[in-house]
Amino acid sequence: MNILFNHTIGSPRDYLDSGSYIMDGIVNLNDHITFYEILVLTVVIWMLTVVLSKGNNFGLRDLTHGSTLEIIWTLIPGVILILIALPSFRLLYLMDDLLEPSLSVKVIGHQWYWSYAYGDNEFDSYPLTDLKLGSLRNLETDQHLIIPSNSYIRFLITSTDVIHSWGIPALGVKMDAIPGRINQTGLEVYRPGLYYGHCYELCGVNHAYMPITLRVI
Ligand SMILES: [Cu+2]
Repeated sequence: MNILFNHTIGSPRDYLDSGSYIMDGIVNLNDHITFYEILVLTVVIWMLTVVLSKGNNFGLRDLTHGSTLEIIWTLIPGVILILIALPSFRLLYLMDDLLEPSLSVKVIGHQWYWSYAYGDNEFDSYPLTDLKLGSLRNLETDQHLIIPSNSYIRFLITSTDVIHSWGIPALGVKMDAIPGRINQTGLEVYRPGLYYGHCYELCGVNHAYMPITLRVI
């Protein structure tokens, strides 16, 4: 298997393989919500099938002013919504929480490239034009951002011109880069590898040509 495709990128229709605890949480939440989706869909299809094939045998007199039925069809969806909302809020607050970072990386969006700064390092990251066999067009950059695995990294994200958005799907991280404002987000990647992302906010003609390549070592 080509090293570039090693665990970092799957079929475009699939979730990319998760590399961070945040993304694990997002995938789990999606599975959790899908369970209730299938439950509701099954019940609705079953009721429709019964009504359409056999006529209404649920008791017509209960459908108007049927207090019991009204209580049931209000309470059950309510309980389902709460069962979906609680884990969703839990994940939302966990994602929002910033721990003590071991490294801070400054991410600056430009029309149309990203630049990064950490420690004494400051560099621009342009899409790779000198493509080799196996390189991913519009995902590879000439300079990779390199961070350590298994340590909490803080990203300080801003922009110099228009609003951009810095995100990496496989790590479950996405944050707007807004001129005049510094947004922050944190991340711990547990699996070394190459992770790809790009700009997620329409920022001009070359919006599609400002990829992110993150190498986790
Ligand atoms: Cu952009």
